[in-house]
Amino acid sequence: MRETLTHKIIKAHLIEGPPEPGLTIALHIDQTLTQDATGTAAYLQFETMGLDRVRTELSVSYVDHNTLQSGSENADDHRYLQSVAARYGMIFSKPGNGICHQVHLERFGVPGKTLLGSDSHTPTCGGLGMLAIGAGGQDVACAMAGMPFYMTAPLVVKVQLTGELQPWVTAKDVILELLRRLTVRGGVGKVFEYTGPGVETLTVPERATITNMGTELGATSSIFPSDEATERWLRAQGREDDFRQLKADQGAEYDEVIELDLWDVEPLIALPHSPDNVMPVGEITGPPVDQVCIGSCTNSSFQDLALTAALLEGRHVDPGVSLTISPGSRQVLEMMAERGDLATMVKAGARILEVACGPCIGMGQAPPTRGVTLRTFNRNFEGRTGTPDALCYLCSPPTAVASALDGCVADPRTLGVPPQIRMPDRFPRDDSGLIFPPEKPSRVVIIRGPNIKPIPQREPLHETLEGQVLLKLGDNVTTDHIMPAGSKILPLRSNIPALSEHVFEAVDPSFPSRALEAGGGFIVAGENYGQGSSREHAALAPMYLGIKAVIAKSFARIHRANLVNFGILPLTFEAPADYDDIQQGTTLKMEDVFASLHSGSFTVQDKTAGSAFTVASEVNRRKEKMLLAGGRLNLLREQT
Ligand code: MIC
Ligand code: SF4
Repeated sequence: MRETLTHKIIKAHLIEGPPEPGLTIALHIDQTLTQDATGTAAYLQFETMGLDRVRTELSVSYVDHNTLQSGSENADDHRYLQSVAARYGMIFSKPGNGICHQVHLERFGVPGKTLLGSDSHTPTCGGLGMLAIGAGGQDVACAMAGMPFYMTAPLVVKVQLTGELQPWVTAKDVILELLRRLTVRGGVGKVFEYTGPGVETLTVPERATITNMGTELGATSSIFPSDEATERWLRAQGREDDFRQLKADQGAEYDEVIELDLWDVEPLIALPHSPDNVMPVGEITGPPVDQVCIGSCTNSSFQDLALTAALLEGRHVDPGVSLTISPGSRQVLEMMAERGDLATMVKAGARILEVACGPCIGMGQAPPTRGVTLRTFNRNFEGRTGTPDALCYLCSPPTAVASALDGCVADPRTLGVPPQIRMPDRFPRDDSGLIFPPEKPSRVVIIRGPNIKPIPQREPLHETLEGQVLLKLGDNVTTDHIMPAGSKILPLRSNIPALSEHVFEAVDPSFPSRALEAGGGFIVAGENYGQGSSREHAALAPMYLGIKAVIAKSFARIHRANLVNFGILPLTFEAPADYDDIQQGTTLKMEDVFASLHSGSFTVQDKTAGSAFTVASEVNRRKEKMLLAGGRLNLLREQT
């Protein structure tokens, strides 16, 4: 049978189940990555598994999110992560070494391997021909312990690329075009596999921009073939031995096909507050821009920033604009310094930020009140910038530069002839920001700061569940809504009781106290509940507050898995119209919970209205066991 690239990699790593769309499969994981905002919880859970060493080929612990040290919490977490990495045989990437996805692409990604990361943008390495998937920290901890990763076998979508990009159009515009066509729900349950003659016109970092933001489609992953461009990239990184040519078989069958002539793509921009709210830049006569931010795991490669510097050369940003630039890795920063790009940027009026996620996760650079911010990032959810009423737009680096110079949203085609950026034959390879594990790891002492608290435990599932609907929400609720990030809240990621005081802060600040007073209860939501970030804290903190079940029209993949991992029932309406009849404050009751979970169908009594409706649990036997035990960690504890 002629196979897709996705199926080839799945088959080579398959431990259980036929890879038929919709069925559960178990995959062997070769590599893992974590970042600091999800890493502490992941490693606290890994520690409870009682192993002496990680069982993967390679595991890297990055520090890139919580780098603002306005108290000791983040620095304490960094020290904990460094000591845990040394103790269990992982590589530690120090703060300042780079954004996990960019560094992984440069230094560790290998075509044909599987990568599981506790960050939703892990598919970035799909740009190298890896099957790279984002997951909750607990799933990554289990993979580090050598357990398989369970997932729903995806549908594989062929994205047939033809032609080549016009001047001033970038890889960012390609993925914005797909978001425009497919929306933030269009990729759920799917892997996007790029093929066709257009592929060879794109470099590895350009491919990585596309696979990175495939996450915003809700996709399980995105992948490019491994070809000559991949080989050039790996050779330039001094890693030619990692190269393997990989592509789909000629005539492979796909579940869906999307045709995209690169020549037809134009500069695009995503309007507030969703990455799929896309329109052509040329059609916007935008309001004046207060801030422009260039960077993040989507657009912080050498290619992006060398282009940015070339466009800023001899020009100056508009007096009303604050332009920030954050390089994606130490390698990128070093090259910018050596080539004089940094001097060009500084002369043009840019503010150079640390090599980190920075403004993308609200670690500083919150825009002014009602400010307009244009970012080369991947998410523009309401409030994510740190300013609740800011208007955040997403665009490519050339559009960002054109707008920073103009002071209003501007079309990059107004900048004249685009400069040509030549990719280097050799990248500088200073790996001094990577700390490799010592020879005798068992002697390492793990250092825990006072803010690092044990992961709370949930008791086993009860046979009857009763409580109030504490919150009723609409469609596309993000994990940023559930568990906000930003510089004030992120330092609490290792302290769940303190963190939980901020659950749904921007939606309803009374939620945590109401939930605790009521002894827990239910959340009701619309479609695609929990889209966005992989943060398991969006399940862990609600679990701490006593949330027993979330009843939604549908769930995002990673969040649904996180809910099960922490013993919260993810239930879906059998008749979506029942959603309309439920009010916040209503008391719901479910009896015979064990049998219902086994059969997959629950009757929910609405005690306030005196009516009843049915919901489905759609969990397999493995997840049923986890839910009965009150979460996967309880099961693992029983086993060890
Ligand atoms: C994000 O972009 O939202 C993050 C911060 O990188 C998250 C992870 C987190 O919340 O720690 C993600 O994308 O998974
Ligand atoms: Fe960091 Fe932003 Fe990328 Fe998340 S999306 S990993 S916060 S740069």
